[in-house]
Amino acid sequence: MEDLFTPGNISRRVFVKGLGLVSFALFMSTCGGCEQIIEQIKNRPVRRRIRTGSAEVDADIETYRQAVEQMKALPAGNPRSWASQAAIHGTAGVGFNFCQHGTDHFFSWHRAYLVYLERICQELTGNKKFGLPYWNWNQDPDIHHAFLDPSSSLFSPRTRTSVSGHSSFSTSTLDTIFSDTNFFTFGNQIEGTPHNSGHTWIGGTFGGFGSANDPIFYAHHNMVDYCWAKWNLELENNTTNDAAWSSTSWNHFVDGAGNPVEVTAGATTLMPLLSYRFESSAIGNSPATAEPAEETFKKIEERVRKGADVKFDIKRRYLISERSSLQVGRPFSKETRLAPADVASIINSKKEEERIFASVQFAQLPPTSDFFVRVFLNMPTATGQTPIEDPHFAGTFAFFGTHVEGAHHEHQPRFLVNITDTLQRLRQRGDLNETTPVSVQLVPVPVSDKFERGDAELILSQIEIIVTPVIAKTR
Ligand SMILES: [Cu+2]
Repeated sequence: MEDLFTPGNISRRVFVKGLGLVSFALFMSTCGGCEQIIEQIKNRPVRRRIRTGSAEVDADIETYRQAVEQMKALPAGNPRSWASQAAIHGTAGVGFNFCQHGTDHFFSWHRAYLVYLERICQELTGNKKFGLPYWNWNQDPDIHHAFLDPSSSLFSPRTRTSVSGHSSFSTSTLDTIFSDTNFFTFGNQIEGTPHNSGHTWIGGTFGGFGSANDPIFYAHHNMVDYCWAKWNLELENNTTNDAAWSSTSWNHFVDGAGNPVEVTAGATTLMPLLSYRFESSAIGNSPATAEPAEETFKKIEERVRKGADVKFDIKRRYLISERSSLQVGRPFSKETRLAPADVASIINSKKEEERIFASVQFAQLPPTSDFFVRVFLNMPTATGQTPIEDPHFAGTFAFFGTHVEGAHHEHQPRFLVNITDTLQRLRQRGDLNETTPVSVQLVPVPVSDKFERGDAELILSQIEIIVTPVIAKTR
């Protein structure tokens, strides 16, 4: 298959001029002899929502099963082997390798990773129309049975086979995250909440550094990819066009034939329009949308190509806690008496103009990751038993990966929890006014009935309340 994003081939000349990407519309009207590529884009692979009762989805899952089986049969040293592909991401018990977590390239890096794995699957099975199916955990919380058969190449031992009832995948959680119009803060929350929770909750190989050895990994990340695509293409939010971001490139992927490729973050923004497309589905209260007609498609493509001048701007910040340590087995609470004017500026902030986050930054990954963390505001008595319906509850995040002494490539996880609504609620209830001290609670909750190590220590660099401007949508 013609790769539209790889240097040195015909389409590179057409689509990518330096970092500016020539539009599909312009291409259609000016490129003589390119009918084949136009057809290829129109007939690009469809990534369908995994579900039961669809013959097309059954066929996609079967192709995926065959591809994984073939990849597992290749010698480990072959760049297209299952082991080699998983090792691009990380190594079980050792650490992450090239994957981007806790950075602004979480979405873009994983998109490139998946598109090249999809090419390998297409090449090995001879099915050039194969689109990797995605696991929409919000609509279908159970892992599809095809991944649960121990005799199948799609099987891997897991602790759980459903995310049913977990708040990280609920409509209210995802609606809050999807209401975020800023590329950077949206991405941070998708990563820290449904993405990380998915890994740790399902557990097994999928919960650790070797997670990409579990075939469900690619269905889970494909949903993460669809979250970005839905937010960007269907809900008309814009990805950053910051030059440093767009020009970041990676060369550790291989194409369908196993040859090294180089890809930029900027090029990944166009992939769901040119290389594959998602079968639309609902996420929370954002419904499935119809496939855009050609005119609309051209407009979307033009908007995506332009991106927007989006940064992670912080208008005001208030320090709640500096370097401290907490024990996984115990709720942590930190109270700060801010100046009345500062509290006023937080609680009287206009929702249409400003979005307020609790920013929780850790010095390193935790020694264990068999828990998620609930964030409450002004509730020093919050425990693991406090219901999440409580008005003081703000949100949840989870860690992915654990601290390894001497590991290279370890990030300092920073989680953003949108507290805009919680603050409003507490103000309306009279729980918060200009003279009330502000407190933030972090309540670790084990994924099983108890913690692997309740005395494990978490090192917190900083808790802040940050105020960011709401990005207006440009169309
Ligand atoms: Cu992941």
